[in-house]
Amino acid sequence: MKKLFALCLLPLCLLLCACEADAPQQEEAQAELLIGFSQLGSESSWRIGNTLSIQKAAQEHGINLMYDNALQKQENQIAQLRSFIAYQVDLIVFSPIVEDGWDNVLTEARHAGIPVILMDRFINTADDSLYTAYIGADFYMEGVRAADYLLEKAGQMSKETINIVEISGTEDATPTLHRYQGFHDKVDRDPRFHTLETISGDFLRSKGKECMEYLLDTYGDEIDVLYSHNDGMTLGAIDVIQSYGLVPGKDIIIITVDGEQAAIDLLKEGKINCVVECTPLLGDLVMNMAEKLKAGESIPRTTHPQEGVFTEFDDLSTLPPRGY
Ligand code: GYE
Repeated sequence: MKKLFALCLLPLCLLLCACEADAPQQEEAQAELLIGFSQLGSESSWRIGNTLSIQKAAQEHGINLMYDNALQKQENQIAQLRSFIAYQVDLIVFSPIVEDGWDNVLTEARHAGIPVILMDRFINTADDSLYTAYIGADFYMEGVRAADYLLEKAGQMSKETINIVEISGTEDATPTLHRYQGFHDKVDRDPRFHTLETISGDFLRSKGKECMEYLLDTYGDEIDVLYSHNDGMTLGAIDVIQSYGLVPGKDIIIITVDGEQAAIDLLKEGKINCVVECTPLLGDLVMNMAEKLKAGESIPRTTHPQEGVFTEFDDLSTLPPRGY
């Protein structure tokens, strides 16, 4: 009887043993890759879409993510990178809020043997070995695309002078520097264009509003064109333009960057003339690169996502929802 009982229990024991043997393996597989991800803040819809994209892709790829948000402060971001180093993550991914000031903490990461991927924004350093790769937009080309649209539009305007105001992003941040440069390298060569002023709106809708108030109070109806470095600031500026009794897209030509749904909707309504695309959906690219690194494969130094431009001259009727 005892024997029979033992025999009956045997399959159950085997099953339990098999489950127990599986459990640590599964945990190991999940713990195989741990990424420390420091997001710079939550200043715009772009940024929120970017955070979600990284989190979703990590989940889909079965990668563990230690996520932290620096709330627009570089010192928070540096502290977060230090805690990832202390935790000995496999890889650090971060979106540097500004370009300067990363050498010390990235040297610490290198000493700890932790590779670093710069996501979305770049850094300024004399030591290129402090990061493994950059994954993000070609911001210079975004500025060039904004200028190309304006050149086409100006061709239809028969005006001798076209006055531009520019609301730029966060100072010392990569998109700000390169969106400025790409645009000005083209328009400044054309004597018709005159930039009245460039002021920083810090990529914030509220500051975009303040900047536009100041620009309209200072230059009034001299302004022909607004070039704004992100959609959030553009939306704030459009509110102000309308409250001054002016018609956005007609009285003032509006060029914006990002391509969030709200901006595309206004482009379709004729209140924005040109939307330069900058995609926040970088999650899959980042996770693919992380997996390659983990497998010991080399990855490209620079990866830019595919990006385009949407203008009033295009047929936008079949454009799919933007997802951010
Ligand atoms: O254009 C802006 C965001 O770094 C590309 O940051 C990003 C920029 C984006 O706040 O909306």
